[in-house]
Amino acid sequence: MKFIDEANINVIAGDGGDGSASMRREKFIPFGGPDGGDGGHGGNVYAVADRNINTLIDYHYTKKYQARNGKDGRGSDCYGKKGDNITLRMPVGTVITDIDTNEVIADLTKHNQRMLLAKGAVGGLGNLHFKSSTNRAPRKKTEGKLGERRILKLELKVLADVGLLGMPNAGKSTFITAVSNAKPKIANYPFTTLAPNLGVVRIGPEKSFVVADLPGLIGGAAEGAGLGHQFLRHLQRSGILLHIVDLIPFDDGVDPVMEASAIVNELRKYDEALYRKPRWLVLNKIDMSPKNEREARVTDFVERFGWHGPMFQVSALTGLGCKNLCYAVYAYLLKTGLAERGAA
Ligand SMILES: Nc1nc2c(ncn2[C@@H]2O[C@H](COP(=O)(O)OP(=O)(O)OP(=O)(O)O)[C@@H](O)[C@H]2O)c(=O)[nH]1
Ligand SMILES: [Mg+2]
Repeated sequence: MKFIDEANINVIAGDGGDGSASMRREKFIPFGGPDGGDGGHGGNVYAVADRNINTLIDYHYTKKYQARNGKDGRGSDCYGKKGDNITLRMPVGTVITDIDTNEVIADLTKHNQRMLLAKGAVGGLGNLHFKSSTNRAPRKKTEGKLGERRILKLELKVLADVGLLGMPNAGKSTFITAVSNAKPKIANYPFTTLAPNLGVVRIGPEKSFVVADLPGLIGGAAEGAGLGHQFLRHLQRSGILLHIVDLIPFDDGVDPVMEASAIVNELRKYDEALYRKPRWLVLNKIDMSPKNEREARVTDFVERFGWHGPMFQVSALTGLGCKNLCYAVYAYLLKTGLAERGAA
């Protein structure tokens, strides 16, 4: 199924039904008095998080969601029926913003979490409310109000403790396959991954964290190159980014330092906060380099890239170094208090 992580929708809550101005008319009961009931309240529009849904595709195709209006009140003390509510099911991780006010009205982070998006209006009052000692036959009634209407932006931002970042073919999907239960497509051509894949990394009993594998990013993504850069939103909730670099590119003309710099550049262009998020360097494909050359390559990379942060050497293909990295990530997440959040 196509993955969609952004959509704008209209939600319209139900109008209230009108109150009734009816007089009781029955045989043998003269001057029966007012008996007009109230209008029913309009239905509400709710959102609920559902872990079985992982795309906003439904909202890409259907844009308008309207709850039922309340029914009008009628004579014989009949109150109008309340309009039915509607509930929109969305993926866990959906952020809902009111486009007019820019206010975030819901952040669905837990399965079954339910939020009100638009409130149904109250129904009007029937004339039986307006009876008084001085007016025993009121004709007065009120009309139902209009239901709330909102234009909403839905944005899915996956919930993961760790986000994978890197060029196409760097080995992100191979890495998540090596360390977690995820089984994404892996292939020797760029842009194999088109949508985020989530995987749970189990370190031990009750010890786990969630990793998100993302599409590849390239220089110029902010201007639309490759798959663009919008998917970087899926890194915004993670506690740490692993920047996966192909240390031994197949093509001799490709410089891993230039590639890695391009990624950092794009990250910064997308979001300064994302750029400042803790980021570790993961030099991948070390199985491709003979042991005696490896150290020199790594040193050269680190020097030219000007890297001073945490750095790991791995082979996602053979698994070399991957466990160590995962232990370090888990320890870091524990220290920063994030591990309980992502691990389900
Ligand atoms: N030798 C070797 N090959 C690797 C390693 N990691 C990944 N590969 C290969 O590199 C190619 C690309 O791997 P992917 O995991 O699909 O790369 P990706 O970063 O997910 O790429 P996109 O989804 O296109 O962004 C595949 O042919 C993998 O088998 C590694 O550690 N060593
Ligand atoms: Mg991939």
